[in-house]
Amino acid sequence: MNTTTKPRTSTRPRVERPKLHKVILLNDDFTPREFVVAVLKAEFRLTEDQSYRVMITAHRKGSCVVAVFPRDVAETKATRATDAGKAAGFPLQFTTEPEE
Ligand code: NFA
Repeated sequence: MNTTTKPRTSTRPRVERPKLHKVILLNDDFTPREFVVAVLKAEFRLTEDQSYRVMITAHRKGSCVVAVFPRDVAETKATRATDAGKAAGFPLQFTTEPEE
């Protein structure tokens, strides 16, 4: 009986699906509601309605997920949105975290 085995000559290409990261809006006591809404519209392209809902959820619960992106996009957007607040003198903060 032939018990030798043939080496594998091809492997299934395994493509890594990059993990998505959440951008999270944090509540604070100082940034005006309308300013938060304006930043959400400008940086994340949310509609007025979507922006208001995200803002009011963060206001009531302490934080709210804005959107999910590949890691570098999430970090860039969170930094830009946080910087927009800083430039206007507000402590507005956006953070990121990997999705489960
Ligand atoms: N809590 C802020 C206020 O009452 C509004 C706000 C909402 C700030 C969400 C930051 C994030 N003016």
